[in-house]
Amino acid sequence: MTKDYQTILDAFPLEGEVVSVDPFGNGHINDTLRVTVKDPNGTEQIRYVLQRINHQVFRDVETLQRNIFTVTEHIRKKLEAEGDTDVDRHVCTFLRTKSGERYTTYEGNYWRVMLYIPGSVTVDAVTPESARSAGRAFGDFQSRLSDIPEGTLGETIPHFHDMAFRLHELSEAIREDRVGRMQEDRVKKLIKAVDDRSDDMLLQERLYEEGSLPKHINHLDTKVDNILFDKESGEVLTVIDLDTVMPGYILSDVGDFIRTAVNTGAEDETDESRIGVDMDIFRSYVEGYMSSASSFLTETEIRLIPYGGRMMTYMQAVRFLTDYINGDTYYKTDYKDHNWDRAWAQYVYLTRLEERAKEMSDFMTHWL
Ligand code: GN1
Ligand code: MG
Repeated sequence: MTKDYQTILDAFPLEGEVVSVDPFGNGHINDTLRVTVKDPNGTEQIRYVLQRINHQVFRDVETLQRNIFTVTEHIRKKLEAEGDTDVDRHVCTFLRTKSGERYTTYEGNYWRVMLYIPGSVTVDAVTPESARSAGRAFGDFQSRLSDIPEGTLGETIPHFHDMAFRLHELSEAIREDRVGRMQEDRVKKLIKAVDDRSDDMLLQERLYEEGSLPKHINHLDTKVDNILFDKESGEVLTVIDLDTVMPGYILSDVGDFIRTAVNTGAEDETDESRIGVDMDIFRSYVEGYMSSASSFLTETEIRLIPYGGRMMTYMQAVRFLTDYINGDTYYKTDYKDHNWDRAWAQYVYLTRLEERAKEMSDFMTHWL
């Protein structure tokens, strides 16, 4: 372990002696590490998760951390009131520093610490049972946050899931063409596919302006690797990665699970034959979600759930493509074409979802 980690961790009231700090998870934005400690009796265990907050992306760390504490404390109270006997495994617990701050700074970077949840895992592939449990968990998550008063949570990334803004960013990237990637025929082809669908993909914004689509507090990053499952039972423990919890459309949260967990391929899949729609997962997830959310969703929202999957997949294709054209400045990448592969894989998956759109919509009639 480096002296730097030791200094950062010293700011927090940790139990046990830190023995190692290792990379953890596969987030595209923040750096995440797990912290192993040794207790006085000699046993070693992972007890904390340390994160370096990407402050290029989250420019207002103060607001970010205030939101996260508000959200986790709110959920904790709800769970306690519901009589949950395992609250520490069902919501993330962030530590304040020894001087009472919600994060610490070290050499120009911002760091935070939360408790590691023992026996938890993230998965790439869900089963129908775990998809059902995930659906219920998101419904409960939205419903538990629904009474946070308006104006309490700040916007941690302005216009985060605003489609018009994302399309504008893409057109700026195209105009600037900073690294010459607009020369590539494949890029032009994908831009054409994006343009062909842009009207349809602005539907939420139109409905909102007409007053027929509400906003709720949402997680806004409910991809499958942001869910912790119990290693033994496969039940959902909690959603993690709360950086983008803020007002938005429910279709963002529903849609991101369809984008990731219902896809038989990976987010950056290069073998197109592996990309497809797992209808069993879709159905189980929707059943789980509706068992909790049917109490607060409008008919329009229910009807639009399959659209939410396409919309989020499209938005992600646009965002990866924009970053590719900009020369990979936003998402962490493992190799030169990584953002391209991600953008294209999202587009291929979108076409698969389009092929199954009717089947998915028909399924929603159970609740209409
Ligand atoms: C980012 O941090 P991570 O990997 O969970 C991104 C999401 C994208 C996702 C794509 C703040 O999430 O919006 O959907 O990658 N987070 C931010 O996998 O931009
Ligand atoms: Mg994440």
